[in-house]
Amino acid sequence: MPRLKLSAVHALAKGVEFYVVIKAPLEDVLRKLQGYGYDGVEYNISNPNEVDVGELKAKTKSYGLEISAISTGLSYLRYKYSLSSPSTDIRSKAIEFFKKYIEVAEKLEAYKVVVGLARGKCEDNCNSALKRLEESLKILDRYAGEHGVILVFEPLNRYETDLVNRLDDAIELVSRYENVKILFDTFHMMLEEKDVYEAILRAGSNIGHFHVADSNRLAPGMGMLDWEKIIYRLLRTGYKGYVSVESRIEPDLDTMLSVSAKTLKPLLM
Ligand SMILES: [Mn+2]
Repeated sequence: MPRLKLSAVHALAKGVEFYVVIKAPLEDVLRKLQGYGYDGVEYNISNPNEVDVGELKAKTKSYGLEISAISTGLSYLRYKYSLSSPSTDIRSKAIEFFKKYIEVAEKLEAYKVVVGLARGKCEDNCNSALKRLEESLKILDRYAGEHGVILVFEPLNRYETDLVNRLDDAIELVSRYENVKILFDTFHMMLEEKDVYEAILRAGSNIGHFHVADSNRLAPGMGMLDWEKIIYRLLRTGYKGYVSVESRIEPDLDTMLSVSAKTLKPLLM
């Protein structure tokens, strides 16, 4: 049995404006993942009410794959639902969406819901935005616990949001909750932290999910990051779970998936 498992992020919505998720037809993607030796798939879902959970679960299983996590950034890009919005109306819509994501993650046996872009931005000021985010997470923390799900909060680089970029701020945030851990993304952390390798050890037992892309956000193995160093440090934290590829689809999907698998699979065993 591998100590860590490999998945890649696939966008379920059509016509999405996010360049680091796979957008090909579902069964083509599942067939390719199976072929390249992936263990699972992470679904980025823009609207949890549109998902046919039973069908998605059956299709995924029929290719021998698990669902590693549900990511949610597309809901922010599509509807602008933000967990820190100054508007009570938008914030409560975001919370309702996340409750639904939690239910979907439970039914799909993924048990992890990503809080990335949907945390929002510092629209009025960062202190108030952070306070509102904390309140929203408090509600969702309880709801996640009731469903056996964890939320994984992802510190994002400064070009995507101004609300919680640094690992230490994310660690402080998640320490307030029972069912909220950190999603460590090598691309974001390489941009924000002094030393991305050391940051993995600092995140330590807070890590609940792990996204990988190389220094240029291409597939692991197509940039400057040292993947042996990354995976060995991740193993040292005691993390057991998925390493999920979220990188640019260049030059094409097959190359992206095969290079990632070739770089990572020998290290995960
Ligand atoms: Mn990510």
